[in-house]
Amino acid sequence: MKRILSGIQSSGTPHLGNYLGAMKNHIEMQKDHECFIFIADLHALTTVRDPEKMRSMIREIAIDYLALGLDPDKTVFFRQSDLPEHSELAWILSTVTPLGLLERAHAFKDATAKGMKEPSTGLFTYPVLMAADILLYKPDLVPVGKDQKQHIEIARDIAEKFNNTYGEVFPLPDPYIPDQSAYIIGTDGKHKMSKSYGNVIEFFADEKTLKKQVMSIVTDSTPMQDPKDPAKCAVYKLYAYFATPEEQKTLADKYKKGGFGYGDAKKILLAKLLEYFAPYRQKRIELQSDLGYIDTVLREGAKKARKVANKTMAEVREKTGLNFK
Ligand code: AQP
Repeated sequence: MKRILSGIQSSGTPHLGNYLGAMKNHIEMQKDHECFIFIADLHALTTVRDPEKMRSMIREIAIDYLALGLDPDKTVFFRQSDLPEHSELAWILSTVTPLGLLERAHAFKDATAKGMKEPSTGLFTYPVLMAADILLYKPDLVPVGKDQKQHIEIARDIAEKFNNTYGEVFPLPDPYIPDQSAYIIGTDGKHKMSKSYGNVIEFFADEKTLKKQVMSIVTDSTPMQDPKDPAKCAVYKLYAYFATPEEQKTLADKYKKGGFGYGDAKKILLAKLLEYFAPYRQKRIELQSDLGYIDTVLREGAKKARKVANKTMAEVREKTGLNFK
């Protein structure tokens, strides 16, 4: 059975980009993979600076995953900061990582291009911590959205650097990026759906917020009575992820026929999202009333993760001479 490893930051409410690009795949892969999924709270520290907010966001994202169907008996589900091994390996890897590798990383360039004032060193070295997150567990595959592809390539480069310097420890992980959900466009129709662009649809938001976000999807100015091309419409594209082939055809026919406005299409999308996520919303409410259970799941997950992480760190210490005999 192949091993997968992936994570999500506890930096805000998850959106359809996170769900379609990552969370949905993680949950589906539980049936035929050995899964490790973690909450990347150390990464979230680069943007979240309020301890109360941090604590609550960690629990919230855990609840989201469990509500969506993550099964802690099948998946090792844990919190990154519960394992100091992540930070320890990140430091060791940073000592073999060429500076130029990080200077080429898109995420850092994007964050500064978006106007982030005084980006931190942590944001710059983020790909090294991410390499440690991955390599500690020696996964075969890392299922992520397309935006993370470069970070996986950096992790592979860092693994090779380490192996070439000290001898083979890390197998090179492959990204797993299914085409159909690799890159979800935001409600602005321009950029990747992303918290920092504020162009998100938060599927667990209250109905009023969800409606506002769906209604804000940017469409072109084709008049209501004219035929429209569903393939060029962000509303239709999002609908297609959740609708059956028959439902997709029915909506596509309405677009092509004309006399049907984008506002009507948005209402259909909203109804579909509410219907699709209804059972998960219900489960979410149940989980919220038992925070003790959430904490236990994460604590037990950390115990299981530590067994694997400790084994890798023992090899790393042996190879680097950071152990006494
Ligand atoms: N728009 C997207 N399309 C496909 N996949 C996406 N992912 C995120 N946005 C899209 C995938 O979600 C997983 C979790 O990523 P994260 O925790 O690093 O979240 P993020 O990428 O930081 O989310 P944002 O909203 O994009 O945050 P900001 O704005 O802070 O950068 C990853 O597998 C990612 O590929």
